[in-house]
Amino acid sequence: MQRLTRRAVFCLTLLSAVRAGATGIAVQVQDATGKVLPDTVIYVEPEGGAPAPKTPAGTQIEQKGLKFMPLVSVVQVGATITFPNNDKVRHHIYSFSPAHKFDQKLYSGQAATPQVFDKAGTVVLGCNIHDKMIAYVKVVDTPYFAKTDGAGAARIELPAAGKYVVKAWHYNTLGGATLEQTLTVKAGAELSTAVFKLPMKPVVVDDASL
Ligand SMILES: [Cu+2]
Repeated sequence: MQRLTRRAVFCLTLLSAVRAGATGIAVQVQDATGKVLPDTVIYVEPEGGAPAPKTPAGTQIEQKGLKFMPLVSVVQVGATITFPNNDKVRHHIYSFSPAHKFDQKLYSGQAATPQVFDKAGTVVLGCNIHDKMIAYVKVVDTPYFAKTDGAGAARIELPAAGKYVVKAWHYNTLGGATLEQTLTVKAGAELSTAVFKLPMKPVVVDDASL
């Protein structure tokens, strides 16, 4: 009984989260064993490759506590990212990724040059001084994207009904796979839903923490 009640509450929560008249998708992402996957990038392209509006919004990737925050960012092609260093030490950040190579030598505070991400792809950031610092930027050629939350869920509003290709990317999938599904999205009423199960690499135990 309690189980049923909990399920009912969960469904009601989901329903109340869907605005009346919204057109879009609701996605749930899990690994192969059913564990929810936060920090998965979900992006949506109209089927047939109709050109998407270019409205790249900038963002920032902060450095704090010898970490990049957030770990995963998603931006549209053409977006500018700034790199405020809020640590007391200097960082030297770089990327060797073909989608955007750069090298920002040692700096403090706001001194890093903002970077424009003008090619779709995956960009991995590191720091020359602190080997454990890592961050991922997924650059997508669409304004319709989101990142899954702590419950592995994401919602994306879309401009119109139609067929869309929904893609899911996580930095830790086996072979870097991006999975996709085609969804027919209806206008208003309720969000179209998709569930992704991503094949993940085994978790690596960090020797230094033993
Ligand atoms: Cu550093």
